[in-house]
Amino acid sequence: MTETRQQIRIEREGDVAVLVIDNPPVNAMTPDGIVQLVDAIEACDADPAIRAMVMIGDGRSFIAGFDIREFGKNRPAPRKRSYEALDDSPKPVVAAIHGYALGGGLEVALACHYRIAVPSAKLGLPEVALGLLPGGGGTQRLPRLIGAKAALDLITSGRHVPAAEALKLGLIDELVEGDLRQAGIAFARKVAGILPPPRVRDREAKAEASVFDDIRKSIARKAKGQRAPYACIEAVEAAFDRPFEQGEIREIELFREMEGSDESKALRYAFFAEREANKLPDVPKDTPVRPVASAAVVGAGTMGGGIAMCFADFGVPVKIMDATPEALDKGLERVRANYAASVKRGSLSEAEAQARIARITPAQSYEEIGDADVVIEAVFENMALKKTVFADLDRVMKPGALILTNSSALSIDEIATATKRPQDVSGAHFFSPANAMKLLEVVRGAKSSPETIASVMQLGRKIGKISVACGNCDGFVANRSRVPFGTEINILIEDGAMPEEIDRVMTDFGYATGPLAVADVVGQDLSYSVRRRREAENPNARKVPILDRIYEAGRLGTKNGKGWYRYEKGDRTPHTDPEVTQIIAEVRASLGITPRSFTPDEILRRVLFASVNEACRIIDEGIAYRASDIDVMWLYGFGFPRWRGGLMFWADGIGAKAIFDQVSRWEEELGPRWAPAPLLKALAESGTPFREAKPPAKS
Ligand code: T1G
Repeated sequence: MTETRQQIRIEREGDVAVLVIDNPPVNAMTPDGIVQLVDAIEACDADPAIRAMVMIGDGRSFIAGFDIREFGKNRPAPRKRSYEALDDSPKPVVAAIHGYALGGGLEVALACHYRIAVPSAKLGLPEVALGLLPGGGGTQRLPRLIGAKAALDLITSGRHVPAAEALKLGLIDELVEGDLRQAGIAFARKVAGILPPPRVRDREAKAEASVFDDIRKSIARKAKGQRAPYACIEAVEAAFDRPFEQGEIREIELFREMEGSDESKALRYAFFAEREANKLPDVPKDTPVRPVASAAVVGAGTMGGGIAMCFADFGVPVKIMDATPEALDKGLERVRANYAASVKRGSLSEAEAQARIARITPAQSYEEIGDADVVIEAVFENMALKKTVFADLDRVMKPGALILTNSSALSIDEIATATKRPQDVSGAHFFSPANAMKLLEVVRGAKSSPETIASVMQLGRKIGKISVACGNCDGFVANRSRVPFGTEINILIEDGAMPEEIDRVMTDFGYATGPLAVADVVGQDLSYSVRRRREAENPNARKVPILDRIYEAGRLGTKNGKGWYRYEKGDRTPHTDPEVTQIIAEVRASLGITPRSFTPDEILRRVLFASVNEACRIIDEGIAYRASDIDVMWLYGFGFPRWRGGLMFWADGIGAKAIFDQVSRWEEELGPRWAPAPLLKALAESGTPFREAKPPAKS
């Protein structure tokens, strides 16, 4: 029997009892914790010397929710739920919130009679992000407290609400400056005489007309393919068409349905996969990291400007330079235009945009950036050019500066040879557009020090990225695992599929945008130069003549209104283009191909199995620490639908044996590019899931 940890303490403050929740690191509620909380509330109810209670979190937070690890397990129903104990209490309970009150944590606070919070607190019901819905009365109490419209917004978005907004919404009663615990005790004494204490559940549920149709329309695009957002809405609707207890029963029915769903299992997996990516077996958690208070970027192109914005967006002053004043001015103009677009969209205030622009300073020479804590090289993908830049950076950067490259594929080890400090060099691969995409691929060179890697991992988190570390090879992990996906698409088009057909298969699968439309946004010129480099290094690399013909026809993508598709001015809606159809027909004829049709499932499996096979090679070579890191990269770098968990999680839904058998058949039918990776074969034989695949033990 495992020792039951004391997660709830009662601390007497005269006639007020303070219930302290203590389950580090974020006070997630476990089944044991709930039992202890109910016992504590009832003990205080029974104590005549206690007139009121305060509930407060120990450590850095109130309650960050129910323990997500408990889902999917058989949980015996508790004698009494915490919400019931609070509903039954004849004495007022004040929730005193700091840090986070999320999910079940906010639901406990909603069952309390009052809520106060410090200004830095964040409150929310993020269950939808886990493919769930609030399962502790939140869908019934929140609309009664703040109205249906506001409640539906919070529950279907899962967003965290700052305390000031929570006050405006009526979610909390008071903002607390100063000592939260003392404020809680004072508030409890102030309301101790108001009996019976007011319960949120007793408030009338008021719904603005058409609020449910409106929310269904507004979430339709983002919620495509998912059930949880709609289950959230159905549960809130039950707050308005039946008594509270019946509404709770409906909520629990829907919760149980979602808890067992593939969608929720995938989203709960993704939640932990992201956090697992922070754990580097060969970089101890206590590795010292170098703080970054200032940054520099070399290269003011699309990527360099976007990277500079990443620092400015998070308050880090950043200098940016380029080879010529004209290039620098153009880059800064693009940055200002990006911020202006955000202001126009309403996602940024003019004042905040100006504050961010003010943090980005043009530099005319290398000497001007030498004092930065980190410099990121973002020049053209050409090894000779990068080595020249790194030699200059080695000359000017202060000792201990992090010297990073944004290269998407080139060897970190070779770049590092241009410096005398390879230990301070690593890859920091941003994804386009750098200021929007959350993935940061941290590529360690053979000589990158653990401090450098730990520092770059933390730097990514500091500027709002999801950092994932990996080893050095052509394409690293993200792009290397994605290349077969792209190659297979081109071969399918040579063999008979059409671009719009492939994009439709992938958007039906859950991608927000089809891969060919994305390629037009990224730019056909960039991918053309990468292919030429690869062919120079590997003459046997499979050519993609249709894509080459598209570039050679001057079709650069959205940047000049035509790529795989045609685009109207100022509009990114892809339209099929007879010129592309003609190019495809000509190339097929030149290859002697008689086009054939493909089923959607065959298209989907051809592109994704190709990448699963390559991912197995990447793991087998020890370039990725774990399969779930590859999933995190696909979620945040390529927009793989999150409610499918990630490439390898999705593959586990099919199974290594079925994939190995199919890949083996395609090897016979389509050629050696389909040779099964040894790890794929091994997993098929052992029955081990992809997500438990581990790189070979380091010799
Ligand atoms: N359950 C279990 N572990 C959790 C957890 C949770 N709810 N929240 C965090 N952790 C772990 C996390 O895995 C990590 O572990 C460590 O705590 C620090 O987290 C009934 C059904 C609160 C904003 O969805 O969003 O309540 O990696 O690195 O960046 O209706 O954690 O150190 O081993 O993320 O400061 C609803 C989930 C649950 C909130 C803090 N609640 N957590 O972010 O730290 S469902 C949530 C977060 C529910 C009820 C329903 C974040 C955070 P490790 P971290 P952070």
